[in-house]
Amino acid sequence: TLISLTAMAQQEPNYEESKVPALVLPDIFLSEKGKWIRTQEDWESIRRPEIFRMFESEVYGKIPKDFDSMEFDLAQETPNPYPEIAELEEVDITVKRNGKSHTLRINLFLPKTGSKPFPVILLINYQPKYLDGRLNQEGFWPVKELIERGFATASFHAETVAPDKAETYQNGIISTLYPEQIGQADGLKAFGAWGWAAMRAMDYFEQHPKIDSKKSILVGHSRTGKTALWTSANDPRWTITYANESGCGGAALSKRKYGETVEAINRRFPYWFADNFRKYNEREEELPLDQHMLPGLIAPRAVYYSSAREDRWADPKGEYLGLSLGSRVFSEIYGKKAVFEQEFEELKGPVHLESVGYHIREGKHDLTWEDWRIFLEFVAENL
Ligand code: GTR
Repeated sequence: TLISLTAMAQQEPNYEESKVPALVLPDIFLSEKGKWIRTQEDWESIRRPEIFRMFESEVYGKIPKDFDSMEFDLAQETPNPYPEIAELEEVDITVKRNGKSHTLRINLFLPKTGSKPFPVILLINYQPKYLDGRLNQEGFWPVKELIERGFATASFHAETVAPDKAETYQNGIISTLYPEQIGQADGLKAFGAWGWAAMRAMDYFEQHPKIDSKKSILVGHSRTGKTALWTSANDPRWTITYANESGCGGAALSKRKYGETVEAINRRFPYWFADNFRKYNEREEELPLDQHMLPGLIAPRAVYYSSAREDRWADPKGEYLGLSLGSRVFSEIYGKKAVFEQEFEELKGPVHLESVGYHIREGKHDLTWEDWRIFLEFVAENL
């Protein structure tokens, strides 16, 4: 019957290390013309642009950078949950292009005391339960703890620029501002749209007298962790990028085919990535890149990953390997002390190196206060 055929087509996820194929990864430092890249100049003029274009065309799709105008308006709709310690700015950012406009909302908390200008942390939010205007989110977005530590912190909801659904994802900036991207195999998709919104938030931070945008941290969990990495590869203004449990299409190596695969993610979320990414469904070995190259696009700006032991779907080992292999750009090109010396199986605690860091905690797929607390130790050393 049709149902059992469909079930057969969907492979069971692999959770056995013995069934992971032998890893054959394209070399970060071998250019398309066969040149070995050893210097910062060759990295920045030859190899980084090649790798960027591959990710753009084969994995994520374009993030258009052009528009005609942008305007910031302050709203006052939501009660400030922390009036004692923070100011709340509800910022409507209106962007116009070709006679059309789109408005997105950023919620920004600024400490009431402490030394200005403040470093800023932006979280790309996507969880449906947070779309209702509630701003205090235990653990997931620990506003109070961040304010108390002297950070400004902001968030926007992904669905206000591109809905997180296959049927409707274009009903935001894609159809309004960038309709020519529709139908292109490397065109703008949901991740690109969410990343575009993070860039507009940065535009706001840059002109804000109380914010030190040169100390800026972009944070995403899971699907928005994938987004955060691609955003920072596109936008050099982010100082530290933190992807929590970003898994397949984020931190984790696709060619391991452990947990979520390229086929599984493209089947369930065909609107996240460029259409080209589907060419690699069940053909990961044909990918001309892998996710270990992604941190290299962000280097020398800091990159931080974290995993959770029970989050096998996101392949914690593949996330660690991706960063430890990618950290070669930090150490060999930029001279940072960024060599991961431990095997994944040997890890005892967090590994916080120069500009790259990783931790794995017990428990399930979630962004928790424990993740933030350990990450903030890395921030203290790297901001
Ligand atoms: C899952 C998806 C993952 C991850 C996760 C999330 O359903 O398979 O790639 O993005 O959602 O965003 O929480």
